[in-house]
Amino acid sequence: MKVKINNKEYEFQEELSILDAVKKAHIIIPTLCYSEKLKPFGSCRLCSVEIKGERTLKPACVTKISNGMEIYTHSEKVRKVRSTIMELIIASHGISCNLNCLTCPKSSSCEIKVIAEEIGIMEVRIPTISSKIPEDRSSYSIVREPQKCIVCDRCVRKCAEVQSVNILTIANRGPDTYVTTFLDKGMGNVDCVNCGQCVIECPTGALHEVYQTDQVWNVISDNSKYVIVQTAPAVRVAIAEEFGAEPGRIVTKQLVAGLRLLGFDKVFDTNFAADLTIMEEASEFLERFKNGGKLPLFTSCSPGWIKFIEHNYPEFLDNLSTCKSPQQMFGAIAKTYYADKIGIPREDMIVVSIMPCTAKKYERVRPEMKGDVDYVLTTRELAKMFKLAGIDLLNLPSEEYDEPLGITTGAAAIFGATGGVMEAALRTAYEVITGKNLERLDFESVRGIEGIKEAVIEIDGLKLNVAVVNGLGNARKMLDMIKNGEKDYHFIEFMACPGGCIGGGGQPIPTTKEILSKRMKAIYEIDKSFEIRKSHENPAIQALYKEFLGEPLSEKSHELLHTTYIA
Ligand code: HC1
Repeated sequence: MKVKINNKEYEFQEELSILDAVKKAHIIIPTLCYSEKLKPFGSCRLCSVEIKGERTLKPACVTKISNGMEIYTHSEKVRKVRSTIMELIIASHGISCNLNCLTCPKSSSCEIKVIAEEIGIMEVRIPTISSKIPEDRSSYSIVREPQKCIVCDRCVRKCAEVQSVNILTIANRGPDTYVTTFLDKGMGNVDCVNCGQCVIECPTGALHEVYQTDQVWNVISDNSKYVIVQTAPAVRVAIAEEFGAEPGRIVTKQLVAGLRLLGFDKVFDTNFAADLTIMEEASEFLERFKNGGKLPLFTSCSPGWIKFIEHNYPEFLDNLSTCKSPQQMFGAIAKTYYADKIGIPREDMIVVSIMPCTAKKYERVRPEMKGDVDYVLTTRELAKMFKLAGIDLLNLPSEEYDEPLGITTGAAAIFGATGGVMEAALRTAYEVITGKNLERLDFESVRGIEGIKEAVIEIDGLKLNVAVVNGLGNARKMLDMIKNGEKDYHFIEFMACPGGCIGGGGQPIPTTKEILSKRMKAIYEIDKSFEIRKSHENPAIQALYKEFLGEPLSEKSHELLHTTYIA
């Protein structure tokens, strides 16, 4: 197809949208309701372009190119319309500078701000109308501030199209349109799974996590408390983005140094508990496999996934591993084994988690395991604390985690990417089943960003059918296939967020496919950098079993490391 863009001729082989075609011509058109992960919607009209011979402007995201088309992306007419649309968006949703841009928590990632600058908005001629819809603070994980919402519908579509959770919707029409939940009940009172994918998608500050930074500042300055911190596997490959670094920059050792500067008494690693999870979960799998227990076994680390299955597929709850997530296992071990080891009264120990995940905030308060963890901060919240403390993260010297709960392996590191839990479990299961040394540690077939991956793993003549699923829309597909008898597996890893925890709802914004790939690459680099790459070879885990737990699935393990689910 031959197409003219701003009087220059281009040739395209495929039937592209105008938006994709102009991108190939290296021209940027502003968009708001458009997102690469979602079906185009065409509601905000910011991407409108002029087409020769057409009476009205056309939205570039939902209009296809055609042979001979002449497109003007930045003509005077286009510029005027775009600027008026933008003024209307700003005015009708109260995001003018006389509101609270300066104090908005998502100010640094606000797309409205960037676009207003790009299209040269110098004033808003239309009076501001503030939304009368009250804030929604019903959730443990996510806050909604409707006055900052521009009704772009991206959160609604992400929740429906990608996650298949469908708890958000658009209500009313015209200027009264707003985003809400079923009967305006609030996100904490509907079947929200707290994954935070809506937060990642929201272009403004209308959706953000429930902040706990104030509580954490208070507790680290309280001398009567012994405050320890754990960092999730996916945080170290993403937090640098908050400081302007390229995605995928690994800052594990600077992260440790920064947390020490903030004043934590000990800096530990969730990866230690990821190794522990493998010990328990691989043993659980082998036990079920040998004794005819319920299979396929589903992994249980991702709290958004757990809430999804509880709400939508309770008939599968017996398939879930009874293992708590590494976050919770860490807290349980820290407040018993470690507190006793260093002689700190258990009630004086405070456990703070740094997680890429908003659902971890909810997991912390689940009644079955309440008390394991005291506060959960997202990657973004920690970056804010570093900035507030004047900590220049990227230039800090390298420091090591504290021992023993900071001793980890390559197997634990890969938990942060989709497929990682499966691969780590296979490394251990292979050696437990065969008693032989596993030479080739990389299970390439379960790696990669695809939503559903399948593999047959041969261990000493035994064929294990495994699958790896990320994103809840894919989880729904998988569970339906199993239900209909179309699929049969022994073991399945499920993660709520696209890409696994590297794409968690608490990670730096934006999280595009390209960014996910870079974070994933970094995760496997970390794995390779470890001398010990199998969980069962972690000497600190071996000591924990010897000194305290006995063996995997022991009575003590069950008491501290396993949980139950709610139908
Ligand atoms: Fe995850 Fe997990 S890997 S769930 O994705 O099992 O959040 O990073 O901490 O608990 O270890 C998240 C990440 C994380 C747990 C571990």
